[in-house]
Amino acid sequence: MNFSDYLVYAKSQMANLNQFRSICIVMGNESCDLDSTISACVYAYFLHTICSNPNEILHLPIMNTNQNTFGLRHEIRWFLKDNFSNVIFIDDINLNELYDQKKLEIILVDHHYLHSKLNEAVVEIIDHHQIKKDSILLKDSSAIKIELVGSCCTLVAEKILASNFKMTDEIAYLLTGPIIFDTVNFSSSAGKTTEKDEQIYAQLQTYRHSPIDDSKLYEDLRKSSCDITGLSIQDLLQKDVKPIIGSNLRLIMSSLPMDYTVEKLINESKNLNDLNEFLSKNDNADGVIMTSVEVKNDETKRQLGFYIKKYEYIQPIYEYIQSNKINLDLHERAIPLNHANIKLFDQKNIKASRKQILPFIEQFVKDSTKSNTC
Ligand SMILES: [Mn+2]
Repeated sequence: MNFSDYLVYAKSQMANLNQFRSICIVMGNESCDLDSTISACVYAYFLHTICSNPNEILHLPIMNTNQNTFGLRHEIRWFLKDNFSNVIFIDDINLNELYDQKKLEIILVDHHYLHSKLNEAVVEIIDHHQIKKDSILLKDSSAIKIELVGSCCTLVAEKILASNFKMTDEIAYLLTGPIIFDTVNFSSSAGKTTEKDEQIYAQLQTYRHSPIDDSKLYEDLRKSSCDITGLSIQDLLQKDVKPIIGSNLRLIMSSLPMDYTVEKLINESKNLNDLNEFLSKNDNADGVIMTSVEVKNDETKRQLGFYIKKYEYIQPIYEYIQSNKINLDLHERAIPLNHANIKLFDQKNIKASRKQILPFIEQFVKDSTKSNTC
């Protein structure tokens, strides 16, 4: 069964879940970016292919987002082509029910923690994010692969290459896309590439027969991710989000599409309606922290901004993100909107992407819970 046939098969089995003894889902993080999507789909396909009893165990890739948000990801649509419409979303499956029936196993790719009891069903982790304290319940250390490489697909590829799975041109190509995209085509100024990303990339190359120019692949991915045709301000904010939930404070971290700066978004938000509506659509969050990255002639520029509704948190967040603790080297910029709860900064520490900033914001949200409950 090839990859496309597998996705069609997996989706068709959604109506037959009762027939399986065990449902093993492979799930990426909530941003559901190219890396998470391909890691989940390819790893689930790999597990299905090497599974000795596929009539009893069903492996399913699950997109950790909804269909509307996924539809905003033009680069995934471009990369997956016809397969784009054959993915399964988290709302399509009742994970709690499967968990209660003791049929659920979860493999996390591109993250290592779930904010629910489902964390107890995790049987394997492949991730490239810094480990959060006390987040891993999984006892079997051989089932945990966490390394801070450029792309989770590097680690998925490493696992597959070390198995007896017969690597194909198609799978090598699929794994190559996110590696190239996440490392900004191995750009040194972006600082994302590790030796392992390069090694695995070179190994994948040996399985590829079709003459594909990877600089072109990168440019095509980049072009489609920058393509914001038809996207509203709210869509731009929604395209790549990660919620940070505390008991007193709920924030959203939103990475804007490549080359669309925070400054531009603030300039185009003539009033606060779009931001407010975006927050209410995201479970009535209290604020959004926005990040953007612009790459021109191998020069990377980053911006960070925030809009916070809860007044008591504006000053603490304003001070926290500028503190030495995070070391973002922020330089505040003037904005046309005269509101104390919106801020814009140039971020001179260009090595810090959302992946690095997120744990600090999570810590802030956690600490704000403690200080309010004491
Ligand atoms: Mn990733």
